[in-house]
Amino acid sequence: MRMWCVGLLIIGLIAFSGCQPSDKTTDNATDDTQEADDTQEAQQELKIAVAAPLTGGSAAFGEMIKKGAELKEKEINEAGGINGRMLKVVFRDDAGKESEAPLVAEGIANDKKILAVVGHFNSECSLAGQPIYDRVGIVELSPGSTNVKVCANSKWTFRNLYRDDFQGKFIAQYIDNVLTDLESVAVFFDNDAYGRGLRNAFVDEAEKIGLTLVASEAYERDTTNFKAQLTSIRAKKPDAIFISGLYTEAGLIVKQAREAGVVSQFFGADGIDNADFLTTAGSLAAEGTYITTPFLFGDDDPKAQEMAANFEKLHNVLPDTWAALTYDAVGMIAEALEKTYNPEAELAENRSAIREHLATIDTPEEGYKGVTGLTYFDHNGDTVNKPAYVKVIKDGKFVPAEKQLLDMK
Ligand code: ABU
Repeated sequence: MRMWCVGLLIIGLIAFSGCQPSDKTTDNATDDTQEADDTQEAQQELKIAVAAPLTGGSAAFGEMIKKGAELKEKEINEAGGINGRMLKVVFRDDAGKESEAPLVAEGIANDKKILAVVGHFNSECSLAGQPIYDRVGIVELSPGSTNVKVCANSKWTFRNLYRDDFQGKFIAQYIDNVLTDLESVAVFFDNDAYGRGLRNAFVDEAEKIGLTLVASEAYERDTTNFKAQLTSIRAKKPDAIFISGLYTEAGLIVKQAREAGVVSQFFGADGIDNADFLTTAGSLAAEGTYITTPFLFGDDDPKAQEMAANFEKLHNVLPDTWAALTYDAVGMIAEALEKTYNPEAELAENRSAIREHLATIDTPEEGYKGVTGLTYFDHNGDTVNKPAYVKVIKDGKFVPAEKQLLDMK
């Protein structure tokens, strides 16, 4: 019995050791195949990720972002690609949540074929992804995050629109200079990086220029009932209510406010710049609401008009601001790839070359001429030159406000 057991053990050991080289060979073969595949694929297509809220309460932003990226990808590829290689855009869903963004960022960072990231949209997601992108060295170019800190302390993070210190100040000045009947203001703000930062910038300027702040109420994302805060705000009878948050909650606030008999003028920021705001609030309640936006499709801009026509042809819907900014952001990364991509180089080198190229776009002369205007960066990766515009809801639609404020002090 004992001899039988020893015999079995020896046979087992021989079999085990015999398997080792073969397993190793298999592993190596897998690695080699993988490397070969990488090289092959690198020759055929250049992959970038778009990280955005494709589900959840910000999904309508994500939908436009995705469509904008798809149009640019299609146009680039139909024109022959990037130095003959096809551009491949892959989409990653952060659900607009700070808790999801690091998982998305890790997935992108560890994907050996992804060369750069367009995203995230929500400031909290860009901020949550930033240390991960910094760690591996991959560009994060946001077409929507406006919190002041998004590009600070990171050489890998860029954005192609203004920051909230500018936007908050702009809104206060617009109310003061254009909507001159409005003297007292209440603020409703989403208790996230975007909502708080924008609220602070607005309040700082409002106090400086003499608007009277009568109330400031925070709410958490995905709140659906605002009646308690509205009761408190209604008692203060503000001339205006500034909502520093996103379209879903803002739509409900406006709807419930009008139902509660609140007659104040509503003003929102770019977080409300989506058609779903109108659907949620209802056209009647939303009528007359002002918002800020980083971009307007002007009738006199042939480039933007052409993009809008091509977008509508592809998607059967008109593009919005976020589609246009994403279209430009993908274009900027594609241009960087065109100028820097080296199929012989390591992934890290190619990722880094994109960053180095973007960092050189630091003057109007070097600026990227997109449909949303000229984009160039300061030493942080912030875009400092792009203006804010104002839209108003008229006859159930967002239209450019009659008065713009393009020379803010
Ligand atoms: N700036 C639009 C709202 C998205 C964000 O910055 O969080």
